Amino acid sequence: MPVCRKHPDGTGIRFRYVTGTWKNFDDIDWQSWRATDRATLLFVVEDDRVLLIRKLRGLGAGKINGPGGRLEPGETPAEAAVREVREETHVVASGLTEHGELRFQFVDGYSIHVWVFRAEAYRGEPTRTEEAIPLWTPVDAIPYEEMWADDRLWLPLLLAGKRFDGRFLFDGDEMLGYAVSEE
Ligand code: 6U4
Repeated sequence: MPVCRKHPDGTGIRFRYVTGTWKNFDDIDWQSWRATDRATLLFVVEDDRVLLIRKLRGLGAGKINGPGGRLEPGETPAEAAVREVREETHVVASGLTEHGELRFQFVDGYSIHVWVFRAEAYRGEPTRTEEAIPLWTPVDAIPYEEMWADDRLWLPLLLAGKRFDGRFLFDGDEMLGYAVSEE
């Protein structure tokens, strides 16, 4: 049965969660799984560095992550990824390659489906915004200890040019279970 709870991004917007028991990763029926939110991550890679952000608000605020965010109505994931990177860093990325999909289930019922892209072409200088501090980061020094726990499972695949599929169960920041496959 759907219930209303506060959105985890802290905006206070209430919306429908689907209730259920999400205690065990192995009990999740990924065939019938539907996400509360749809979102993107876009990693701009140039030579031996990748553009990350210190996220200043929203889900995962305080962490280092790739830029990205939730889809707006009518947008494709790639369109949303380019818009979010522009809004968060003032960089306009182009020539996107899709590298994978990530499905996150949280034990409180919230869920988010994330499309992950890589781009090697861009215009503009990364600039701090209200949403993010941009960080050009050497690809051999990714600060996984400051990122979501799942990132170390799939970001190396993206940086190696590989495609992947990931499914995860989280309790807040804690990753309770996962399955990641390389395609
Ligand atoms: P607003 O504040 O509405 O602009 P928005 O930037 O659209 O928010 P937000 O803050 O809700 O999105 O967060 C969604 C972002 O968080 C997406 O870019 C995906 C990312 N994200 C969520 N869970 C993640 C996880 N476990 N690992 C990861 N990125 C995650 O690397």
